[in-house]
Amino acid sequence: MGQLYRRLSLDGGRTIVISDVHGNLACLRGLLDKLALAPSDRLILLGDLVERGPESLATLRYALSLRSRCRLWGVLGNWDLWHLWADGTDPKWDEWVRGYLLRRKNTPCRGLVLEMCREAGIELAPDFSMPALKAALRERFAPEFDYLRSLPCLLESEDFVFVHGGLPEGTPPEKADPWQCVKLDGFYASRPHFPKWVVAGHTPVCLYGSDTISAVPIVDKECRVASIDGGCVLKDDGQLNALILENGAIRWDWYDPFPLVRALDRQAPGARSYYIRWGDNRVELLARGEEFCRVRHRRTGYEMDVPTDFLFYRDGALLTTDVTDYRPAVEPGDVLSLVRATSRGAWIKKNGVSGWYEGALEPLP
Ligand SMILES: [Mn+2]
Repeated sequence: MGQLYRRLSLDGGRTIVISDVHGNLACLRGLLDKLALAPSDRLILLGDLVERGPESLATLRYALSLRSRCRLWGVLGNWDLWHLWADGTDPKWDEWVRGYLLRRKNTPCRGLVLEMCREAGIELAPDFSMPALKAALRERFAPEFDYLRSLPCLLESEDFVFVHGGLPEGTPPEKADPWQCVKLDGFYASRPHFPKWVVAGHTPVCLYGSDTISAVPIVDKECRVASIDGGCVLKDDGQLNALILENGAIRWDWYDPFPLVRALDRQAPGARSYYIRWGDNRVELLARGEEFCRVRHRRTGYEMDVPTDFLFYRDGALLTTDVTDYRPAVEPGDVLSLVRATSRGAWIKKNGVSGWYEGALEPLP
């Protein structure tokens, strides 16, 4: 690994920060097109460029190509960092990577190494030689590995710290622990305060909500924390966010793949709403239906209907993927993103917040 800590200067121009692309090349292209990326822009890729999504290798190569289209910077995320296992001989990492690759071999989103193997014509038998694999990858994919090696764990400018996972409160940026930089889970949950703005990804911002699912970046002026992971790839209704720093102002924009629709009817806001989310998602089945099931959230006792295909068993426990019964106020003419149409109305996003809308919709051209 190269230099863990690096300084940069945000001297004029627009700075765009994007985290957690997770191999979703279509979203990255869509977002940069929407922002009209220009040569004068500074683009900071805030880690977790690869893994989990469908096109890790193509996304990594696209990032390399961005060096000729803007002033490109990056930091490592936890899913980027482990690929530097290819440079080392740590038996612990070798064992973890072997298990990971063999588990993912026959899944649709196989990840960077398995995509590289496919391109290089390398078949992984269960007892494949780890040193031979590492040497073959380093040689054939030298530009890709050089790029990953070149990334620091933290970037610091005059007024900002850019880091994938986060920074423990009170830690000087240049003394931060590399592993915490790349993987500090739930960084913003304790509302840490900092002298400089800390911009982080890694934890989908929706996990900081309690009664609604919001993928909108959190920009907290009191804490000086911006948390920007919109849950692209990892959440069914996720989006790819960009934090935009320009002329001393902080704003944001996003891209998601959902079609835009126009609401034709007024909807009054729901009287209550709740959000069952990852990590606290154990439910009891009250009534089974083909399209929806009535469930009770185990910890709180809250009851709601959830789409039947959201429910799954793990280790004998019934769990749901992230779900809400939130009904936003909608006015005729409001533009919404359509995540899913059902017989009981649509799961939509309004201004980056997910919810249900029961009125009529028309597609936007
Ligand atoms: Mn991460």
